Amino acid sequence: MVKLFGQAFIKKMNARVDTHKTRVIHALDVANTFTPDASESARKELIERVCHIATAVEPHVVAIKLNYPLVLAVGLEIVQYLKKLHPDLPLIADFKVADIDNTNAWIARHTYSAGIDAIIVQGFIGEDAIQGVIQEAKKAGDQGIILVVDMSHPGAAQFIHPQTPRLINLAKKLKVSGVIAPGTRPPQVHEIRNLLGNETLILAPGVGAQGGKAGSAISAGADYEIIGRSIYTADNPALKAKEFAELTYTAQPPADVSPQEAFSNTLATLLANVGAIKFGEFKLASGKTSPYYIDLRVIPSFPQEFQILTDLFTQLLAGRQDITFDRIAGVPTAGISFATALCNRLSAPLLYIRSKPKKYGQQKRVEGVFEPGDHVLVIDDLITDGGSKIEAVQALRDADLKVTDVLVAVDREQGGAKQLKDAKLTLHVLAPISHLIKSLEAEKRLSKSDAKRILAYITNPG
Ligand code: BMP
Repeated sequence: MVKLFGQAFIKKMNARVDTHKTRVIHALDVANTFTPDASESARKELIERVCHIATAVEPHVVAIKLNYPLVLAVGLEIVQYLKKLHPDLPLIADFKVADIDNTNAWIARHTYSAGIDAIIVQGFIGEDAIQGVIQEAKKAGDQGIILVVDMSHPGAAQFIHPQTPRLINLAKKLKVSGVIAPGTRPPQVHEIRNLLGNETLILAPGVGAQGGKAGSAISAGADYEIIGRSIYTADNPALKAKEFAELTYTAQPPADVSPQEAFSNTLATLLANVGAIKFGEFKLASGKTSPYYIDLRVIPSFPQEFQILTDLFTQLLAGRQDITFDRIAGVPTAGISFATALCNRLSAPLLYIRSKPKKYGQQKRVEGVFEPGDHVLVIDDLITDGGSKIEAVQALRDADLKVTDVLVAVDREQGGAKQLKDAKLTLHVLAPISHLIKSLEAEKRLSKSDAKRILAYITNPG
Protein backbone atom coordinates (compact mmCIF):
# COMPACT_ATOMS: atom_id res chain seq x y z
CA MET A 1 0.00 0.00 0.00
CA VAL A 2 1.43 3.38 -1.06
CA LYS A 3 1.51 6.06 1.62
CA LEU A 4 0.09 9.20 0.05
CA PHE A 5 0.67 12.73 1.28
CA GLY A 6 -2.03 14.21 3.50
CA GLN A 7 -3.06 11.10 5.45
CA ALA A 8 -4.98 13.11 8.05
CA PHE A 9 -6.81 15.08 5.35
CA ILE A 10 -7.67 11.93 3.38
CA LYS A 11 -8.90 10.14 6.50
CA LYS A 12 -11.01 13.11 7.61
CA MET A 13 -12.72 13.37 4.21
CA ASN A 14 -13.24 9.62 3.84
CA ALA A 15 -14.65 9.32 7.37
CA ARG A 16 -17.30 11.93 6.61
CA VAL A 17 -18.63 9.91 3.65
CA ASP A 18 -20.51 7.54 5.93
CA THR A 19 -21.04 9.75 8.95
CA HIS A 20 -22.55 12.53 6.78
CA LYS A 21 -23.76 10.32 3.90
CA THR A 22 -22.27 12.45 1.18
CA ARG A 23 -19.55 12.69 -1.45
CA VAL A 24 -19.94 16.42 -2.05
CA ILE A 25 -17.21 19.03 -1.73
CA HIS A 26 -18.79 22.47 -1.76
CA ALA A 27 -16.98 25.13 -3.81
CA LEU A 28 -17.84 28.13 -1.69
CA ASP A 29 -17.14 30.62 -4.48
CA VAL A 30 -19.54 33.29 -3.21
CA ALA A 31 -16.96 36.06 -3.61
CA ASN A 32 -17.37 35.59 -7.39
CA THR A 33 -20.85 37.06 -7.16
CA PHE A 34 -19.69 40.04 -5.11
CA THR A 35 -18.79 43.36 -6.68
CA PRO A 36 -15.25 44.00 -5.52
CA ASP A 37 -15.50 46.45 -2.67
CA ALA A 38 -12.66 47.03 -0.26
CA SER A 39 -14.82 48.66 2.39
CA GLU A 40 -14.72 47.07 5.83
CA SER A 41 -18.48 46.62 5.89
CA ALA A 42 -18.51 44.77 2.54
CA ARG A 43 -15.69 42.57 3.79
CA LYS A 44 -17.55 41.76 7.00
CA GLU A 45 -20.73 41.04 5.06
CA LEU A 46 -18.87 38.61 2.80
CA ILE A 47 -17.29 36.80 5.76
CA GLU A 48 -20.71 36.49 7.37
CA ARG A 49 -22.21 35.13 4.17
CA VAL A 50 -19.42 32.56 3.80
CA CYS A 51 -19.81 31.42 7.41
CA HIS A 52 -23.58 31.28 7.05
CA ILE A 53 -23.50 29.08 3.93
CA ALA A 54 -20.71 26.90 5.35
CA THR A 55 -22.82 26.23 8.44
CA ALA A 56 -25.90 25.52 6.34
CA VAL A 57 -24.17 22.99 4.11
CA GLU A 58 -21.75 21.48 6.67
CA PRO A 59 -23.99 18.49 7.52
CA HIS A 60 -24.06 17.49 3.84
CA VAL A 61 -20.48 17.91 2.63
CA VAL A 62 -17.13 16.20 3.18
CA ALA A 63 -15.15 19.42 2.70
CA ILE A 64 -15.30 23.01 1.58
CA LYS A 65 -13.17 24.42 -1.20
CA LEU A 66 -12.09 28.05 -1.00
CA ASN A 67 -10.98 29.93 -4.11
CA TYR A 68 -8.76 32.88 -5.00
CA PRO A 69 -11.50 35.53 -5.30
CA LEU A 70 -12.61 34.77 -1.75
CA VAL A 71 -9.13 34.96 -0.26
CA LEU A 72 -8.34 38.08 -2.29
CA ALA A 73 -11.52 39.68 -0.95
CA VAL A 74 -11.28 38.75 2.72
CA GLY A 75 -7.81 37.30 3.25
CA LEU A 76 -6.64 33.91 4.50
CA GLU A 77 -8.14 34.68 7.91
CA ILE A 78 -11.40 33.28 6.51
CA VAL A 79 -9.86 29.89 7.28
CA GLN A 80 -9.81 30.66 11.00
CA TYR A 81 -13.44 31.82 10.99
CA LEU A 82 -14.47 28.55 9.37
CA LYS A 83 -12.22 26.40 11.57
CA LYS A 84 -13.69 27.99 14.67
CA LEU A 85 -17.22 27.16 13.52
CA HIS A 86 -16.42 23.69 12.17
CA PRO A 87 -13.09 22.38 13.47
CA ASP A 88 -13.54 18.97 11.80
CA LEU A 89 -14.54 20.19 8.37
CA PRO A 90 -11.61 19.85 5.91
CA LEU A 91 -10.80 23.00 3.96
CA ILE A 92 -9.19 22.91 0.52
CA ALA A 93 -7.44 25.94 -0.99
CA ASP A 94 -8.11 25.98 -4.72
CA PHE A 95 -5.21 28.20 -5.75
CA LYS A 96 -4.19 26.02 -8.71
CA VAL A 97 -0.62 26.89 -7.82
CA ALA A 98 1.42 27.18 -11.03
CA ASP A 99 4.69 29.02 -10.46
CA ILE A 100 8.35 28.15 -9.93
CA ASP A 101 9.30 26.08 -6.86
CA ASN A 102 10.37 29.04 -4.73
CA THR A 103 7.18 31.02 -5.27
CA ASN A 104 5.04 27.90 -4.87
CA ALA A 105 6.74 27.15 -1.56
CA TRP A 106 5.97 30.64 -0.39
CA ILE A 107 2.30 30.34 -1.36
CA ALA A 108 2.07 26.90 0.28
CA ARG A 109 3.77 28.05 3.51
CA HIS A 110 1.25 30.86 3.99
CA THR A 111 -1.69 28.69 3.05
CA TYR A 112 -0.89 25.68 5.21
CA SER A 113 0.01 27.85 8.18
CA ALA A 114 -3.38 29.55 7.88
CA GLY A 115 -4.93 26.13 8.67
CA ILE A 116 -5.77 24.82 5.20
CA ASP A 117 -5.83 21.01 4.94
CA ALA A 118 -4.99 20.63 1.25
CA ILE A 119 -3.86 22.80 -1.66
CA ILE A 120 -4.73 22.33 -5.33
CA VAL A 121 -1.66 22.55 -7.57
CA GLN A 122 -1.34 22.47 -11.37
CA GLY A 123 0.43 19.35 -12.62
CA PHE A 124 1.79 20.89 -15.82
CA ILE A 125 4.35 23.00 -13.93
CA GLY A 126 6.52 19.88 -13.56
CA GLU A 127 8.07 17.92 -10.75
CA ASP A 128 10.55 20.47 -9.36
CA ALA A 129 7.90 23.19 -9.10
CA ILE A 130 5.42 20.82 -7.44
CA GLN A 131 8.16 19.87 -4.97
CA GLY A 132 7.98 23.48 -3.75
CA VAL A 133 4.52 22.66 -2.36
CA ILE A 134 5.36 19.10 -1.28
CA GLN A 135 8.22 20.24 0.93
CA GLU A 136 5.93 22.73 2.66
CA ALA A 137 3.21 20.10 3.04
CA LYS A 138 5.76 17.92 4.84
CA LYS A 139 6.98 20.74 7.05
CA ALA A 140 3.41 21.63 7.98
CA GLY A 141 2.91 18.08 9.29
CA ASP A 142 1.86 16.03 6.27
CA GLN A 143 -0.81 18.23 4.71
CA GLY A 144 -2.76 17.37 1.55
CA ILE A 145 -1.82 18.10 -2.07
CA ILE A 146 -4.21 17.76 -4.99
CA LEU A 147 -2.85 17.80 -8.50
CA VAL A 148 -4.81 19.01 -11.53
CA VAL A 149 -4.48 16.27 -14.18
CA ASP A 150 -7.47 17.33 -16.29
CA MET A 151 -10.16 20.00 -16.12
CA SER A 152 -13.91 20.23 -16.62
CA HIS A 153 -14.20 23.10 -19.13
CA PRO A 154 -14.13 22.68 -22.95
CA GLY A 155 -10.70 24.34 -23.27
CA ALA A 156 -9.18 21.48 -21.26
CA ALA A 157 -9.18 19.53 -24.54
CA GLN A 158 -6.66 21.97 -26.02
CA PHE A 159 -3.62 21.50 -23.79
CA ILE A 160 -4.23 19.72 -20.49
CA HIS A 161 -6.23 16.71 -21.61
CA PRO A 162 -3.60 15.44 -24.10
CA GLN A 163 -1.13 15.42 -21.21
CA THR A 164 -3.45 13.69 -18.73
CA PRO A 165 -1.73 10.26 -18.80
CA ARG A 166 1.65 11.87 -18.08
CA LEU A 167 0.16 14.03 -15.33
CA ILE A 168 -1.36 10.91 -13.77
CA ASN A 169 2.03 9.24 -13.78
CA LEU A 170 3.46 12.27 -12.04
CA ALA A 171 0.65 12.25 -9.47
CA LYS A 172 1.45 8.60 -8.72
CA LYS A 173 5.17 9.18 -8.56
CA LEU A 174 4.82 12.15 -6.19
CA LYS A 175 2.21 10.33 -4.06
CA VAL A 176 -0.12 13.32 -3.95
CA SER A 177 -3.34 12.94 -1.96
CA GLY A 178 -5.67 13.39 -4.91
CA VAL A 179 -6.22 14.64 -8.43
CA ILE A 180 -8.76 16.86 -10.18
CA ALA A 181 -10.68 15.14 -12.99
CA PRO A 182 -13.55 16.41 -15.18
CA GLY A 183 -17.00 15.76 -13.67
CA THR A 184 -18.37 16.97 -17.01
CA ARG A 185 -16.83 13.94 -18.78
CA PRO A 186 -17.41 10.75 -16.72
CA PRO A 187 -15.77 8.44 -19.33
CA GLN A 188 -12.56 10.36 -18.81
CA VAL A 189 -12.92 10.06 -15.04
CA HIS A 190 -13.20 6.31 -15.65
CA GLU A 191 -10.00 6.29 -17.68
CA ILE A 192 -8.21 8.39 -15.07
CA ARG A 193 -9.26 5.94 -12.36
CA ASN A 194 -7.96 3.02 -14.41
CA LEU A 195 -4.60 4.68 -14.95
CA LEU A 196 -4.32 6.10 -11.45
CA GLY A 197 -5.06 2.95 -9.45
CA ASN A 198 -7.41 2.78 -6.50
CA GLU A 199 -5.67 4.72 -3.75
CA THR A 200 -5.31 8.33 -4.89
CA LEU A 201 -8.47 10.40 -4.44
CA ILE A 202 -10.28 11.75 -7.50
CA LEU A 203 -12.12 15.05 -7.03
CA ALA A 204 -14.44 15.87 -9.93
CA PRO A 205 -15.71 19.44 -10.46
CA GLY A 206 -18.21 20.46 -13.14
CA VAL A 207 -21.31 18.91 -11.60
CA GLY A 208 -24.50 21.00 -11.76
CA ALA A 209 -23.88 24.43 -13.31
CA GLN A 210 -21.36 23.12 -15.86
CA GLY A 211 -23.63 20.29 -16.95
CA GLY A 212 -22.18 17.26 -15.12
CA LYS A 213 -24.89 14.98 -13.68
CA ALA A 214 -24.67 14.43 -9.91
CA GLY A 215 -23.42 10.93 -9.14
CA SER A 216 -22.06 10.24 -12.66
CA ALA A 217 -18.45 10.99 -11.79
CA ILE A 218 -18.74 8.83 -8.65
CA SER A 219 -20.08 5.97 -10.77
CA ALA A 220 -17.13 6.47 -13.11
CA GLY A 221 -14.62 6.12 -10.30
CA ALA A 222 -14.34 9.55 -8.63
CA ASP A 223 -14.35 9.76 -4.82
CA TYR A 224 -15.86 13.23 -4.60
CA GLU A 225 -17.82 15.69 -6.72
CA ILE A 226 -17.06 19.38 -6.35
CA ILE A 227 -20.24 21.45 -6.61
CA GLY A 228 -20.37 25.25 -6.38
CA ARG A 229 -23.03 27.46 -7.97
CA SER A 230 -25.83 24.87 -7.90
CA ILE A 231 -25.60 24.96 -4.11
CA TYR A 232 -24.65 28.50 -3.06
CA THR A 233 -27.01 30.27 -5.52
CA ALA A 234 -29.98 28.05 -4.54
CA ASP A 235 -32.80 29.58 -2.48
CA ASN A 236 -32.04 27.00 0.17
CA PRO A 237 -28.36 25.95 -0.04
CA ALA A 238 -28.75 23.44 2.80
CA LEU A 239 -31.58 21.64 1.02
CA LYS A 240 -29.71 21.66 -2.30
CA ALA A 241 -26.56 20.34 -0.62
CA LYS A 242 -28.64 17.58 0.98
CA GLU A 243 -30.09 16.61 -2.42
CA PHE A 244 -26.61 16.42 -3.96
CA ALA A 245 -25.35 14.53 -0.91
CA GLU A 246 -28.00 11.85 -1.48
CA LEU A 247 -27.31 11.59 -5.21
CA THR A 248 -23.56 11.26 -4.72
CA TYR A 249 -23.81 8.93 -1.73
CA THR A 250 -26.21 6.51 -3.41
CA ALA A 251 -24.36 6.53 -6.76
CA GLN A 252 -22.89 3.08 -7.39
CA PRO A 253 -19.09 3.21 -7.48
CA PRO A 254 -17.49 0.96 -10.09
CA ALA A 255 -16.49 -2.50 -8.88
CA ASP A 256 -12.91 -2.83 -7.62
CA VAL A 257 -10.65 -3.97 -10.41
CA SER A 258 -7.26 -5.66 -10.25
CA PRO A 259 -4.33 -3.95 -12.03
CA GLN A 260 -4.60 -6.65 -14.73
CA GLU A 261 -8.29 -5.89 -15.25
CA ALA A 262 -7.56 -2.17 -15.28
CA PHE A 263 -5.03 -2.69 -18.11
CA SER A 264 -7.60 -4.77 -20.02
CA ASN A 265 -10.37 -2.23 -19.54
CA THR A 266 -8.26 0.74 -20.60
CA LEU A 267 -6.74 -1.09 -23.54
CA ALA A 268 -10.11 -2.47 -24.70
CA THR A 269 -11.68 1.01 -24.71
CA LEU A 270 -8.65 2.46 -26.44
CA LEU A 271 -8.59 -0.21 -29.18
CA ALA A 272 -12.31 0.09 -29.81
CA ASN A 273 -12.15 3.92 -29.92
CA VAL A 274 -9.51 3.99 -32.66
CA GLY A 275 -10.89 1.02 -34.60
CA ALA A 276 -7.84 -1.14 -33.84
CA ILE A 277 -10.14 -4.05 -33.00
CA LYS A 278 -12.96 -5.01 -35.34
CA PHE A 279 -15.58 -7.71 -35.24
CA GLY A 280 -17.11 -9.57 -38.19
CA GLU A 281 -15.60 -12.19 -40.46
CA PHE A 282 -11.98 -11.68 -41.49
CA LYS A 283 -9.83 -13.78 -43.75
CA LEU A 284 -6.40 -14.38 -42.22
CA ALA A 285 -3.10 -14.86 -44.08
CA SER A 286 -3.44 -18.58 -43.30
CA GLY A 287 -6.66 -18.66 -45.34
CA LYS A 288 -8.77 -19.32 -42.22
CA THR A 289 -11.47 -16.91 -41.02
CA SER A 290 -11.46 -15.09 -37.70
CA PRO A 291 -14.42 -13.37 -35.96
CA TYR A 292 -12.16 -10.51 -34.89
CA TYR A 293 -9.36 -8.52 -36.41
CA ILE A 294 -6.81 -6.56 -34.48
CA ASP A 295 -4.40 -4.01 -35.95
CA LEU A 296 -2.35 -2.06 -33.42
CA ARG A 297 -0.34 -0.32 -36.13
CA VAL A 298 -3.07 2.31 -36.35
CA ILE A 299 -2.50 3.49 -32.77
CA PRO A 300 0.46 5.83 -33.41
CA SER A 301 -1.88 7.79 -35.74
CA PHE A 302 -3.89 8.76 -32.64
CA PRO A 303 -1.56 10.78 -30.38
CA GLN A 304 -3.78 10.69 -27.31
CA GLU A 305 -4.33 6.93 -27.48
CA PHE A 306 -0.68 6.34 -28.34
CA GLN A 307 0.24 8.15 -25.16
CA ILE A 308 -2.17 6.06 -23.13
CA LEU A 309 -0.74 2.86 -24.58
CA THR A 310 2.80 4.03 -23.75
CA ASP A 311 1.51 4.82 -20.33
CA LEU A 312 0.16 1.32 -19.84
CA PHE A 313 3.52 -0.17 -20.83
CA THR A 314 5.22 2.23 -18.39
CA GLN A 315 2.87 1.25 -15.60
CA LEU A 316 3.29 -2.45 -16.20
CA LEU A 317 7.07 -2.05 -16.02
CA ALA A 318 6.83 0.18 -12.93
CA GLY A 319 4.94 -2.57 -11.12
CA ARG A 320 7.42 -5.30 -12.09
CA GLN A 321 10.78 -4.84 -10.39
CA ASP A 322 11.79 -8.28 -11.70
CA ILE A 323 11.94 -7.05 -15.31
CA THR A 324 15.36 -5.49 -15.67
CA PHE A 325 17.02 -4.17 -18.81
CA ASP A 326 19.68 -1.79 -20.12
CA ARG A 327 18.05 -1.21 -23.49
CA ILE A 328 14.69 -1.65 -25.23
CA ALA A 329 14.42 -3.14 -28.71
CA GLY A 330 11.43 -2.94 -31.04
CA VAL A 331 10.43 -5.79 -33.33
CA PRO A 332 9.69 -4.59 -36.87
CA THR A 333 7.47 -3.01 -37.83
CA ALA A 334 4.80 -2.17 -35.22
CA GLY A 335 7.12 -2.82 -32.28
CA ILE A 336 9.57 -0.14 -33.41
CA SER A 337 7.16 2.77 -32.92
CA PHE A 338 5.99 1.38 -29.57
CA ALA A 339 9.57 0.85 -28.37
CA THR A 340 10.52 4.37 -29.54
CA ALA A 341 7.69 5.95 -27.56
CA LEU A 342 8.49 3.87 -24.47
CA CYS A 343 12.22 4.69 -24.63
CA ASN A 344 11.30 8.32 -24.90
CA ARG A 345 9.06 8.09 -21.84
CA LEU A 346 11.58 6.13 -19.75
CA SER A 347 14.70 7.88 -21.07
CA ALA A 348 15.94 4.41 -22.04
CA PRO A 349 18.26 3.70 -25.00
CA LEU A 350 16.54 2.27 -28.07
CA LEU A 351 17.60 -0.52 -30.39
CA TYR A 352 15.67 -1.94 -33.26
CA ILE A 353 15.90 -5.11 -35.20
CA ARG A 354 15.92 -5.24 -38.99
CA SER A 355 13.65 -7.81 -40.63
CA LYS A 356 16.56 -8.68 -42.92
CA PRO A 357 20.29 -7.89 -42.53
CA LYS A 358 21.48 -4.81 -44.36
CA LYS A 359 22.89 -5.83 -47.75
CA TYR A 360 25.81 -3.41 -47.53
CA GLY A 361 28.18 -2.04 -44.87
CA GLN A 362 28.42 -4.22 -41.74
CA GLN A 363 25.31 -6.30 -42.61
CA LYS A 364 23.88 -5.50 -39.21
CA ARG A 365 20.50 -6.76 -38.00
CA VAL A 366 20.51 -4.80 -34.76
CA GLU A 367 20.56 -1.03 -35.14
CA GLY A 368 21.71 1.26 -32.37
CA VAL A 369 24.57 1.44 -29.89
CA PHE A 370 25.17 -1.40 -27.43
CA GLU A 371 27.82 -3.41 -25.64
CA PRO A 372 27.99 -7.21 -25.72
CA GLY A 373 26.14 -8.55 -22.70
CA ASP A 374 23.68 -5.65 -22.49
CA HIS A 375 20.28 -6.79 -21.22
CA VAL A 376 17.55 -6.00 -23.74
CA LEU A 377 13.78 -5.88 -23.28
CA VAL A 378 11.93 -6.73 -26.49
CA ILE A 379 8.71 -4.88 -27.38
CA ASP A 380 6.09 -5.70 -29.96
CA ASP A 381 2.42 -4.92 -30.60
CA LEU A 382 0.99 -8.42 -30.28
CA ILE A 383 1.89 -12.06 -30.10
CA THR A 384 0.26 -14.93 -31.95
CA ASP A 385 2.41 -18.08 -31.88
CA GLY A 386 5.59 -16.26 -30.90
CA GLY A 387 7.51 -17.01 -34.11
CA SER A 388 8.45 -13.43 -35.02
CA LYS A 389 9.45 -12.67 -31.42
CA ILE A 390 11.78 -15.65 -31.23
CA GLU A 391 13.29 -14.74 -34.59
CA ALA A 392 13.93 -11.16 -33.38
CA VAL A 393 15.37 -12.37 -30.08
CA GLN A 394 17.70 -14.69 -32.00
CA ALA A 395 19.06 -11.69 -33.94
CA LEU A 396 19.75 -9.94 -30.62
CA ARG A 397 21.33 -13.01 -29.06
CA ASP A 398 23.48 -13.45 -32.20
CA ALA A 399 24.77 -9.94 -31.47
CA ASP A 400 25.79 -11.09 -27.94
CA LEU A 401 22.90 -9.34 -26.25
CA LYS A 402 21.07 -10.86 -23.30
CA VAL A 403 17.28 -11.19 -23.70
CA THR A 404 15.00 -12.64 -21.03
CA ASP A 405 11.74 -10.71 -21.35
CA VAL A 406 9.31 -9.83 -24.12
CA LEU A 407 6.55 -7.26 -23.64
CA VAL A 408 3.55 -6.97 -25.96
CA ALA A 409 0.23 -5.17 -25.79
CA VAL A 410 -2.03 -8.06 -26.78
CA ASP A 411 -1.67 -11.84 -26.58
CA ARG A 412 -3.84 -13.58 -29.19
CA GLU A 413 -3.57 -16.69 -26.99
CA GLN A 414 -2.35 -19.00 -29.73
CA GLY A 415 0.60 -20.60 -27.99
CA GLY A 416 3.00 -17.62 -27.93
CA ALA A 417 3.70 -17.73 -24.20
CA LYS A 418 4.60 -21.44 -24.35
CA GLN A 419 6.91 -21.01 -27.36
CA LEU A 420 8.67 -18.14 -25.64
CA LYS A 421 9.08 -20.16 -22.46
CA ASP A 422 10.73 -22.92 -24.46
CA ALA A 423 13.17 -20.28 -25.75
CA LYS A 424 13.91 -19.16 -22.14
CA LEU A 425 11.87 -15.99 -22.50
CA THR A 426 9.15 -14.63 -20.23
CA LEU A 427 6.16 -13.05 -21.94
CA HIS A 428 4.52 -9.98 -20.35
CA VAL A 429 1.25 -8.72 -21.82
CA LEU A 430 -1.01 -5.78 -21.14
CA ALA A 431 -3.99 -8.00 -21.91
CA PRO A 432 -4.79 -11.37 -23.41
CA ILE A 433 -7.41 -11.11 -26.17
CA SER A 434 -10.02 -13.00 -24.10
CA HIS A 435 -9.80 -10.34 -21.37
CA LEU A 436 -10.27 -7.59 -23.96
CA ILE A 437 -13.38 -9.34 -25.28
CA LYS A 438 -14.78 -9.63 -21.74
CA SER A 439 -14.04 -5.94 -21.04
CA LEU A 440 -15.82 -4.90 -24.25
CA GLU A 441 -18.79 -7.07 -23.33
CA ALA A 442 -18.92 -5.50 -19.86
CA GLU A 443 -18.77 -2.03 -21.47
CA LYS A 444 -21.66 -3.10 -23.74
CA ARG A 445 -19.57 -2.53 -26.85
CA LEU A 446 -19.98 -6.18 -27.76
CA SER A 447 -23.17 -8.24 -27.38
CA LYS A 448 -23.23 -11.24 -25.05
CA SER A 449 -23.74 -13.65 -27.96
CA ASP A 450 -20.91 -12.16 -30.05
CA ALA A 451 -18.58 -12.24 -27.03
CA LYS A 452 -19.47 -15.89 -26.44
CA ARG A 453 -18.83 -16.79 -30.09
CA ILE A 454 -15.47 -14.97 -30.14
CA LEU A 455 -14.36 -16.50 -26.83
CA ALA A 456 -15.22 -19.94 -28.20
CA TYR A 457 -13.10 -19.19 -31.28
CA ILE A 458 -10.19 -18.05 -29.08
CA THR A 459 -10.31 -21.32 -27.15
CA ASN A 460 -10.58 -23.36 -30.32
CA PRO A 461 -9.53 -21.45 -33.46
CA GLY A 462 -9.63 -24.61 -35.56
P1 BMP B 1 -19.41 25.23 -10.15
O1 BMP B 1 -20.10 23.99 -9.62
O2 BMP B 1 -20.03 26.49 -9.74
O3 BMP B 1 -19.16 25.17 -11.63
O4 BMP B 1 -17.97 25.26 -9.44
C1 BMP B 1 -16.95 24.36 -9.73
C2 BMP B 1 -15.73 24.71 -8.94
O5 BMP B 1 -14.67 23.85 -9.31
C3 BMP B 1 -15.20 26.11 -9.16
O6 BMP B 1 -14.63 26.52 -7.96
C4 BMP B 1 -14.14 25.96 -10.21
O7 BMP B 1 -13.16 26.96 -10.09
C5 BMP B 1 -13.57 24.60 -9.84
N1 BMP B 1 -13.01 23.82 -10.97
C6 BMP B 1 -13.75 23.55 -12.09
O8 BMP B 1 -14.89 23.93 -12.23
N2 BMP B 1 -13.17 22.80 -13.08
C7 BMP B 1 -11.91 22.33 -13.00
O9 BMP B 1 -11.46 21.65 -13.91
C8 BMP B 1 -11.17 22.59 -11.85
C9 BMP B 1 -11.74 23.32 -10.82
O10 BMP B 1 -11.07 23.52 -9.71
